[in-house]
Amino acid sequence: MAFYVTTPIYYVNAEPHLGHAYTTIAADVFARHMRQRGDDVFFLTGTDEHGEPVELAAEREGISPQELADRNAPRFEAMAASVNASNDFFIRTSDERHTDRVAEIMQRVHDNGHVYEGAYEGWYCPRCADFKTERELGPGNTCPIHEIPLELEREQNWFFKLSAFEDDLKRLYAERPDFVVPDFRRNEAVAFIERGLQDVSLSRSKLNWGMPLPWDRSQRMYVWFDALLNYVTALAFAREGQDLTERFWPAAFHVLAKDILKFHAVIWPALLMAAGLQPPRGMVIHGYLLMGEKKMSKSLGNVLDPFEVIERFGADALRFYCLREVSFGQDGSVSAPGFEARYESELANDFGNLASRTLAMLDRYRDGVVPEAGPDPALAGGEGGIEGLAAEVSELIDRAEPSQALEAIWARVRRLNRYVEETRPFDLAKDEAQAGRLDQVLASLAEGVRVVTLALVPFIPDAAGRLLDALGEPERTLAEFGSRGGGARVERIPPLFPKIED
Ligand code: ME8
Repeated sequence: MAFYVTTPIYYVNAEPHLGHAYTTIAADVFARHMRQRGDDVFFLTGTDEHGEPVELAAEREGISPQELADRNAPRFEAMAASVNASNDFFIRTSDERHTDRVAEIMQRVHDNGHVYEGAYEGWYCPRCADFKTERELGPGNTCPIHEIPLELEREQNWFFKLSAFEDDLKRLYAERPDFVVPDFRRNEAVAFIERGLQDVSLSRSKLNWGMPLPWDRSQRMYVWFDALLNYVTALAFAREGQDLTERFWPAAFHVLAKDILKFHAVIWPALLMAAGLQPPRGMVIHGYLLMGEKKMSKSLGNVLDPFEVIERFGADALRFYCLREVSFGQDGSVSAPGFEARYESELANDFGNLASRTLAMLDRYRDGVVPEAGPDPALAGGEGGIEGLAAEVSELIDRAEPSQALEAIWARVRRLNRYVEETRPFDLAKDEAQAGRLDQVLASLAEGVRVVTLALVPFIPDAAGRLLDALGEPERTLAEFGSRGGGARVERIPPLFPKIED
């Protein structure tokens, strides 16, 4: 099965921040999980380099938009690498291989009769690069997002006949209930369509930094058309000498936040239909990370700087915190003290200690070899049992609920810790008569930790990989509890998540 996951392409008008890192991390969790299941995966991220947001920022800095793009795009590429994203390609929309294909596709939209020339009059926010309907305006004709007064723009430009796709979009949503998840976001998109669609401006005459329209070079393309098309164009040139379009389109799954829902859930499928292409397989809309907390943390100050967190605690810790602290799909606050609390209680204590204890006991009591003994049924079933974890995680990821998947995994981490407390292997080891029971407990622990860690690979790839190596597990695919016998050679390793020093 093909699985093509994307992030939004980020504007190069500013530097990357935690919000961008968050989407990239989530998309990476989907990519890595689907690879574990044996899907044919392609993961795309990149930068959006045209349009007013970039032109205005460059103007403020006294440099050209291309210079600004060339300075900031590598920072976004480095951000993806530093959160340990496994993206297969990084697209930049100022790349000619992209713009050439955008021109071709937009020419097709034109030739298929879905554009017309007209007079535009309406409210425009240059910071959003978005035309606002009366309904979307803030008080006093302001942009509700940027809270700046908007200009009433009047100009001659080209329109995309979005209104002509109203019925097609309604049908798409009726036929595919999970086209947009979560449900409440889908309902927003459907409500938007049902209120009646207006045609949208496709070009701007005042814009300098943008692609010329292929059929009217006096006009520049409205940046969103050029940007959305990245999801399709990249497939044609991401691999030298290969065109991946057939292989991965329409298997696309877009990950994005609520701010750009309308573009992805309404305009994008209509644009694809207008070009004779199929809509993507679906999209997940996540909430906003709110970063307003002022309380001081032990060591990180008061702003959660993703790069500082990564430098001091590693990418795994940031990945885990973001997806664990805020239920994916909802808005939620993140903070440096919140990060430290979860790092200590969940990564260092719950998981790190479980790993260290398991490896240490296998080393001490069984010379570092997992005993041959069937897994303890007490660990398998019931509330928080380890059986069924792989299937449960897969189902939750299919529903685009990575935070719930992480919670399902954590229930097992807690279960394994309780198991150590209940069975007390350190006491069993003192009594020769209990050797068989100790074999069973240690084998069950090794197996439980292995299964849980395999499920954690997409979330904390680095630590999970190290622990699986230490457990003598070369595979990275999901596993069922009890699917491996004894005999594996394990070795002790330094703490996966060292305690924070005061
Ligand atoms: O909109 N919390 O780019 P952009 C969570 N170029 N996610 C956040 C966030 C926050 N506080 N802040 C940003 C654009 N994001 C266009 C996209 S796509 C064809 C073109 C993430 O740089 C989130 O994914 O403004 C959001 O949708 C995206 O960054 C917006 O990035």
